Amino acid sequence: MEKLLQASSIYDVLKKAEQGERLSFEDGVRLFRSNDILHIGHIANIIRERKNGNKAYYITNRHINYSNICKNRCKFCAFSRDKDAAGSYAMEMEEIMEKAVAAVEEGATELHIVGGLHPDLPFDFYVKMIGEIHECCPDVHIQAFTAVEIEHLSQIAKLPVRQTLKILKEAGLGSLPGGGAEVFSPKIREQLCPEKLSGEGWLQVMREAHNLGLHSNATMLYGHVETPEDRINHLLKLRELQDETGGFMSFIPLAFHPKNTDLSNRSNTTAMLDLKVISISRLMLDNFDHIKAFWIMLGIKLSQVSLGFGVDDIDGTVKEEKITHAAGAETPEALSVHEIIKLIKESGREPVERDTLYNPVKRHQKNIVLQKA
Ligand code: V47
Ligand code: SF4
Repeated sequence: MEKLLQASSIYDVLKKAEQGERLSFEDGVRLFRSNDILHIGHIANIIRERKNGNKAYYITNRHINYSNICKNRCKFCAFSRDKDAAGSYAMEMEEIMEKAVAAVEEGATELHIVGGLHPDLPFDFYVKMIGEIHECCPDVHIQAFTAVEIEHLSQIAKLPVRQTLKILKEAGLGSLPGGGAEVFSPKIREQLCPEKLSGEGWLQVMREAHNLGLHSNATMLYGHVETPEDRINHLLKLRELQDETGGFMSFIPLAFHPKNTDLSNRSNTTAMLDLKVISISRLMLDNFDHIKAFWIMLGIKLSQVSLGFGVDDIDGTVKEEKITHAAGAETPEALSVHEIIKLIKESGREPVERDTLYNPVKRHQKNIVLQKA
């Protein structure tokens, strides 16, 4: 392998990564310009095994997309609707509670709750939603509201972001998901989501959350109009903030799905690009413990393969995801625990059920109803 590796035009960059040296902007761009995916993946796999051994994590969770009404209407989003448009919805509290309780009864340890930026719902609604779920299901981890939603909530509450986060944390918010990051480049944001919180704004909300002891994830939406340089700049901004706060748990590359969006003339991402983004992220983000493949977006088959290219986590049961399916995802709405374990075992990894904070979950036979799905 070493001889083959030496013949690679990116040998110097891969050697640096293997020796634990930090990769630079130029290194990252060179990796993206190379098509030597087997060698990039090989080193990403070495780093992944150094950090997580042979373990492959999954979680029993459920997504609740409480409303698709959104005042931003990003060009890459097929999920959002104007308030009075056909297909718009906002769940009543009762429906949200029913979904939460059913998920917990079926063994979910995490609820992933995100939605659009609703123009009229008051701040109280969000605090009540978190508070009521927490009161009725105190053991479930509530991972809710992207940094973009938090900024919106702080505006409607007329409170600083820190105070907004504090109130939500006191109500029962456990952590923040990584959505809304897209690509931090101001030029790309101007083109695709001009109404959205800026990249610096996203990072600032995460900084405030981490400083309050709320962990979060981070994402990058790729495969639209961004360049390799945009991707590496994005990863370096995340690495910088992680050096400062240590509050990110995992990084999740999100493969763009074009159907029903304003960019519907673009193609879906290819397996080469998907594997490059995954393995290069593993190499660039030396201070992130986990790289997660969101199988809903990546596809089940490639998610399994990604476990040998730097990924150590394939998310979870998910159950009812609306954002990617609105944009034409052909993956199912849920996977059973049984299917997830099979995928992991077949790739030669050891499946470990985790909670949101990556603690292993120990189960008694009776509360694993989701396995039968
Ligand atoms: O913020 C929107 C992206 C995100 C499309 O933190 C699209 O564990 C692809 O962030 N094609 C929401 N992506 C999903 C998300 C997420 C998912 C799973 C786990 C976690 C986590 C976070 O989806 C949005 C946006 O970046 N998105 N439209 C689309 N057409
Ligand atoms: Fe709204 Fe989020 Fe969709 Fe943008 S990606 S339109 S902020 S729901």
